[in-house]
Amino acid sequence: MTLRMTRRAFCGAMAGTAGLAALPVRATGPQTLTARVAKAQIAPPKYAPTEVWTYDGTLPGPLLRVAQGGRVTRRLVNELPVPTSIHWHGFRIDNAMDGVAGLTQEAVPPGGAFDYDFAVPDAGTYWYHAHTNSFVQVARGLSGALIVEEAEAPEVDRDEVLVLDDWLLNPEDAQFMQPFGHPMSLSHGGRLGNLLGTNGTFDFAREVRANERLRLRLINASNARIFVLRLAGLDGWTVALDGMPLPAPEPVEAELILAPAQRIDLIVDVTAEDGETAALVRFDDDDQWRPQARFPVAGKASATQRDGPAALPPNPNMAVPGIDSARRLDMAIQGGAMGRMSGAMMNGRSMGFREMAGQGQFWALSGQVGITDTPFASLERGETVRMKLTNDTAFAHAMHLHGMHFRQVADDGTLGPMRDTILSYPDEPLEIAFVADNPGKWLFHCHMLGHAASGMTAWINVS
Ligand SMILES: [Cu+2]
Repeated sequence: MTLRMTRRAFCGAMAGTAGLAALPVRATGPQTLTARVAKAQIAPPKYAPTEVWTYDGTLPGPLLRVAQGGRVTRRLVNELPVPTSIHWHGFRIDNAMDGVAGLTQEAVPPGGAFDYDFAVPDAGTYWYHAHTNSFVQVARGLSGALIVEEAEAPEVDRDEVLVLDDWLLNPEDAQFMQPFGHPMSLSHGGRLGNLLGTNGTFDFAREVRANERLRLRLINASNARIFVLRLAGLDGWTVALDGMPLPAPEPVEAELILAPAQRIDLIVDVTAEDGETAALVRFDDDDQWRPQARFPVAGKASATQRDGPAALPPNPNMAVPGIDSARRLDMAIQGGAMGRMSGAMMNGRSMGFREMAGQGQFWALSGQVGITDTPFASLERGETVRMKLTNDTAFAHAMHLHGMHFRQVADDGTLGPMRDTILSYPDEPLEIAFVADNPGKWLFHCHMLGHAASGMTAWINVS
């Protein structure tokens, strides 16, 4: 986006130079995303800026927008002191572009580069983030929004992308608390922050007008925080989850739960009056509701509220046919503090929980700790799969499948909304179904990133 803007500005400047000798045509290089260290004022002004890891120096990374059916083409340039890679979260993508270091590509070394180039079949709200040592790199700031625009966008007055995050900062100097993988957070709920914010600041605000209609694209980029959200001074409808349109808009009547990596697209009307402040509010650890994003109202967009919004146009291939004859898989989510797991297989041998913990590993999926040489399942391309998830731990987990979206299968066999990340609660088994229509090696892991790094990662093969 930055480059495109620059080019437009450049062309504008050229208009005033008519009559001068034509300049030589400059070859356009690839559009880049440069991973590098920067500083960002995420904490209140009395604190020093925080040293963060960024794409192109901004937190979150540049907002990328592309038309549905188009391509995303970006060269990752690594100016960090460590290897990195980019995962394009929620995309039904070519496996070679999925960005998982050690599975779909080698991590890009410091000073190196990697060309990402992939088609985007689905419109919606997606995001991109580091997928090398994610629990450190995403916590340090390596993420951004990627919006795929519908050919016919819904009628709204404005479209706002809200990247929700939390940061665990040292209150003394506003720098990230280390280590990123403290055994206490790894084995419990993951790395939870002490400063919550939106779009890289603790106090995000955007001025709106009364009766204005907004599309809010919520993205949870945090390492482990499950956001519990409500609308204040806003009437809203959920129109998409994890990028995928709902068949009909659903009025927001209760709390919205946004687990790590999940997205919710809302269409909201500002019902607060001129001079008031509407807000997206969150339920905090101290049982208080606080603004996650503020919308001060100045002026009136129209005298009355509009009718409810229409559904978004569906994306292709959203059906999950054949669930009655689907192949069945069982995955047990195991381990952690206060869990029941006595041990698991790690690096090809059976290990007790204490020994695992001694190596910084606390979790397992169906008895396996972390990535193995052989996949959790080998699927035939095109087959429909039902996978039961049983959460034998004391914590909730945001389970994410790469490369394909799934639907939850209710007890009566009906299918829920299409998603790429689902929150699994302790002792509440759930079942998901998907068509294994995308060939490649796909991760299935917890998006509480510290959990993924300490055992809760598996992969499936589709061929
Ligand atoms: Cu987890």
